[in-house]
Formats: sequence, structure tokens, C-alpha cells
Amino acid sequence: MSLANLKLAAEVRAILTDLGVKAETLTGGSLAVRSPITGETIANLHEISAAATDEAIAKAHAAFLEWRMIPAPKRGELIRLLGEELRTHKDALGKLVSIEVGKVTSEGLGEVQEMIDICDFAVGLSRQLYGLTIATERADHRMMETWHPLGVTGIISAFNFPVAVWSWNASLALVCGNSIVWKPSEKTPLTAIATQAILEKAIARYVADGGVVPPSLATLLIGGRDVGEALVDNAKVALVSATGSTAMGRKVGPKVAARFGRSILELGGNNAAIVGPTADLDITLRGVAFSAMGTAGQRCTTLRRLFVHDSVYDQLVPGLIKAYGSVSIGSPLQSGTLVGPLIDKGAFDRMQQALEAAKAAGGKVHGGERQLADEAGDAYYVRPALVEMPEQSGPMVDETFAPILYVVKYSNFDTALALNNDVPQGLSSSIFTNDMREMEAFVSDRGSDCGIANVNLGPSGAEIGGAFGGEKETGGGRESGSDAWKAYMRRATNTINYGRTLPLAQGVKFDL
Ligand code: UN1
Repeated sequence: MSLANLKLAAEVRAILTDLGVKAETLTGGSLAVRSPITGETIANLHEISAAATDEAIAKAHAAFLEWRMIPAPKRGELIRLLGEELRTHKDALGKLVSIEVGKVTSEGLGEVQEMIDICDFAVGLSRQLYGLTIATERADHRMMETWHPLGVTGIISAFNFPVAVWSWNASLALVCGNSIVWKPSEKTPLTAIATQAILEKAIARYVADGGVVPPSLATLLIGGRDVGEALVDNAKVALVSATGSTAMGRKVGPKVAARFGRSILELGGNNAAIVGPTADLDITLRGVAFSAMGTAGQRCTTLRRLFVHDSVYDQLVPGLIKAYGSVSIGSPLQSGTLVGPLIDKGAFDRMQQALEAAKAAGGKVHGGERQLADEAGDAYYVRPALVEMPEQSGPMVDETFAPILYVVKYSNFDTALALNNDVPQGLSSSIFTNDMREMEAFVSDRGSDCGIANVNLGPSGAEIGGAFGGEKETGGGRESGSDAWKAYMRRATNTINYGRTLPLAQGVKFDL
């Protein structure tokens, strides 16, 4: 079907009203929401003010004081129901992700699956918020570590994973006994409204089953930058978990730190892969293609830099250029499409600027041209670009949120490893090799300096079970699996004397 014939606004209305969202929510407001598939406006939402944000946070804090008293496994039951509701509404929410972000169908559904997975994880976690028992130096004493709910958790999410990243934070925060306040990207508020409606269904079932949920346990704030700022500055928000650009993190991090709040920052990535002489080139080609072109290059984990050993360069790179030339680009709703649109004109302009800068730095550009402009003038489809670079320089050391893969030839493994690390960002990385020494060196202390380091797969598409995040300008935060939950709780060390004397630590005497 041609892009012009899609009835996206009507589809969006149908999906949201089916989820219980009132029709008037979607019209008459100041925030115009567009679909990158056609560029058309699909809703006009009402925005909340900064003053109303502070009121909402005060209510969220009151909710926290009650929710923290509910036993953790019972809090987990709410997340179990959320996972069930997400399963029920997976197709609808996945489609909305496709319409609002431009993800191809399987990636839209994959995003919802990621939400379901983290709910399952968080349900198990609700019985595993373990603390240690620690050996003490004093007789008849016991020392232990306990974990307690922290407070209001503020979630600032980006357009590219508009709901999965919320779910990583929300499911953990709620299980940990916190209330949540969510400021989604202004580019993707509809998926947030849908998700909130799905959460409200879970809450209604929980309450019908006899559970207690304080009002304002989970608040959605649709608004602009002033709303985000109010959230960041409000001392009642104990933890701000923010996903977005490094420029955003540079503002948010110091502001939260200045009031001694906590933050989890998940910022830019400039992810690389190394292809060694022994690499399985079939797996490499597939792994590179998915992680560099998938999601139209708009994942934090997208592969942006590729270092190819000179002995396999001529076997791999022509095949990649061919894949770039033939990959199917178009409506993400159409089956068979692998690359959907960029989010907006700004993303397209930044991509073109980066390609010009790459040419100026001696790069040979394959692809990168605009597509389908005659069908939809306000939508920005591009052929992904592969750029052969003489060395790592120019725009290659910056993150451009678009499908550009810079390729550099290398001859020495240590040089490639140094290049992998020689950028300001440190999110994800990978190596394709069957050489055990290269593989182990890459994941060792002297290897990749990123939060994610993979072997024989690309840097994108992580599962929820591991901690997600990265170093340096990526911000240092960790979300999702492993022990990332600890950032959502406060830790106390308790020492208990069950004896009849008072021995002091370090042998100190204080005899009255
Ligand atoms: C992001 O791009 O912000 O690892 C998150 C991945 C996804 C999450 C990406 N599971 O690519």
C-alpha cells in the first residue's frame, strides 16, 4: 500500500480508545504528535505545566510512603499482572510503537516483548531483594545489610525505545517499593499513554483481587522541557533515571547531584565492532547488517564503527555494500521491510551533515540518499550509508543517530582494540573472531572499555537479564537485569548486639 493511503490517525485513535483512553485526550492540545511513517500529525495532546508537575510529584511522594509498606512479593504481583496485560495487548502496543517511532513490525513487537521479559524478571526479583549477613569482629553481634524502598523514581525516556526503557525502570522501581513519575519524549507520548492505560488495567485487576494501590503510584506527565526540568529539580524525586543524549545528561546529572539526588544516566553510544582474520564472515555480515541498519540506526546500541582486518576486508566489505544497496526500505507496517523511516527532518539533516563531514575527511560514501520523498514529503526515509574511512577521524568519533556505518581497515589487533576505546562514549562493543586469544583479550581488563562487550554478535539487541548501560560519556548508569535493582533502593547496614556486654569495634575502650 502506498504511504499516502495509510490511515494512521484513525488507527491510532482506534488502538488507544480500545485501551480505554478517552477520545478527547487525543485532540485540542498544544503538543502535535506525528508519525514518521508519513509525517502526518496523528494527535494533539494537552500538556501539563511545571507547577502541576510539582503537585503531581508531591502526590507521588505520598503514594511512595504507602506503597513501601506493602510486602515486596505483593508488589511483585502488580508487575505480574502488568506482564499479563502486556501479553494481551502486545499486538496493539507493538503496532503503536511502529506508527509512532517507525519501527518495523517485528521490532515494534520485540519492544513489547522486552517489556514482558522485564516484568517476569521483576516478579522473581520481588522475592530476591537480598542483603548480606556479614561477619562481625564482636562476640554476640550480628551485622547485616538490608535494602529499603528509596522514594519517588523519575523516569525520562527517549523516543527510540519509548516504552521498553520505561518498563525496565518502572517494573524494578515498583517492585522495590518506589512510586514512579514518567516524562516520555515529546516525540513519542502516545505509546506512553497506551502503556499507562495498560498499567491502569493491571492496577484495576490488582485492586479487584483485594490489593491496595495508593493513588498516584504511577504518574504520566505529558509535557515539554519545563516538565522534565521540574522533575529533575524536585528534591522529592529521589532517583532520576534519564535516557537520551549526552548533552541532556550533562544538564541532568549535575542538577540532580547538586541536590544530592541519585541518577541513572543512559546516554550516547558510539559502538564499534572488530572483525578479526578468523571471523565467521557469514555471521559477521548478518550481525553487522542487523546492528548497523536495524531500527534505521536509531538504537543507543547501534553499530556505528567497524574495524575490519586487512586479510578479510575484501571478502566482507563488498558483501556489506551489496546488502546496503539492496536492503528493503519503506513503510515499517509492510511485511518484508527491514529499514523504516528516521524519526524526523532533524535526524535526516544531521545524517547528511555527518556524511558531508565524512567525505571531507576522505571517506568514500555508499548509500545515504533520501528515499520515498515523492510519496511522503514530510517523512524521512534513507538508504543506510556505509562509509569507507581512511582512519578513525571526523564525524566518526561523534554519535550521529542515523544509519551510518564507518568502516576502517586495520592490520594489528591491539590497534583495533585501541580504536574501539578511543571515543568519548562507552556503551556497547563487539568482536567477530574465532581466535580464543582475541576473544578473551577483548572481554578482559585490557579489552573493550564499554558496559557491553559481545563476541560473535553485534553490539545491539541486548536481553533484559544483564545490566544495561555504559561508561564514560554514556553516563555510567545500569538498568534492567543483574543487580541493577540496587540503584532503586537504599542500603542500610545494621549491627545487632544480642549479648550482655558492649564490646566496641576496633578494640576501643570507653569504661565509665
Ligand atoms: C536503547 O537504544 O536505548 O540492546 C535501548 C538493545 C535494546 C535496548 C536498546 N535491548 O539494543
